[in-house]
Amino acid sequence: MTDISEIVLHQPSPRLGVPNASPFCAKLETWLRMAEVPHRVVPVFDPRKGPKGKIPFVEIDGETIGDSEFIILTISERRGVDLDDGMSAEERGVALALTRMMEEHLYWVAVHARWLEPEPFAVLKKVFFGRMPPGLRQFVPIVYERRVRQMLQGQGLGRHTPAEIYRKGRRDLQALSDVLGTKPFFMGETPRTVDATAYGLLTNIIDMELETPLKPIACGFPNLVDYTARMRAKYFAEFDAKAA
Ligand SMILES: N[C@@H](CCC(=O)N[C@@H](CS)C(=O)NCC(=O)O)C(=O)O
Repeated sequence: MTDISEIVLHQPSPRLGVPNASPFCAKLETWLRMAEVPHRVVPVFDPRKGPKGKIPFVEIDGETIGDSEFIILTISERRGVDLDDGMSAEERGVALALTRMMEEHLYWVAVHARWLEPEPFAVLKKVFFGRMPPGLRQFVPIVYERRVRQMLQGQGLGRHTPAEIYRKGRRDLQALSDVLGTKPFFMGETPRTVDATAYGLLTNIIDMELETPLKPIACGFPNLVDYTARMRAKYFAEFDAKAA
């Protein structure tokens, strides 16, 4: 274990009533709060500034690292913190499978619901691009929308109809609801790394001040709504006060 003197977290500032409108940034900040790791936030909006062309990214004692998973693994190793300590191999396997389902599948359903549906897109255009100079304000959202469409095509989900995409999303949410059951956290009584991913994504689907077709589907699972509120109250009390 080597210690770390400073962690600088590069991520956008909070918007639309959630800690971060990027599920991966919300995940990482949740994890840092869960692990009680001190860090300094520097607002960044353009993902291209990061080493992987995505947000979040961090600087750890001058070294820049991208990807929330690698960032968490690096900080865990260097600071000797393991939120998954004491979990069995089977539990770790289940937690990673859930994480991958959320990050590599449900996330993309949420991306579709947010960027490729006319009403939420109209809101996001104002919130994210509204302060740009007039020419850019018109142009950048068109380019961004085209890029999101291409990413969804590449990922595969974009080849389905919206009804099919939300059917798949509902099945993911059902699976999450079934695994969570009546437990306070996904793996039981103790919050684990998987809860950072779950909260980061669910708060973006359930709490965000944005009416997407995925929101009512997720809100149809009361245990997921309660879980999101529980995590918010525990780690982001400042947003809880606003929600009350
Ligand atoms: N695997 C990455 C995913 C990060 C990610 O997809 N970030 C999104 C924002 S939620 C992003 O930067 N998208 C911009 C782009 O792909 O151009 C992680 O865990 O950090």
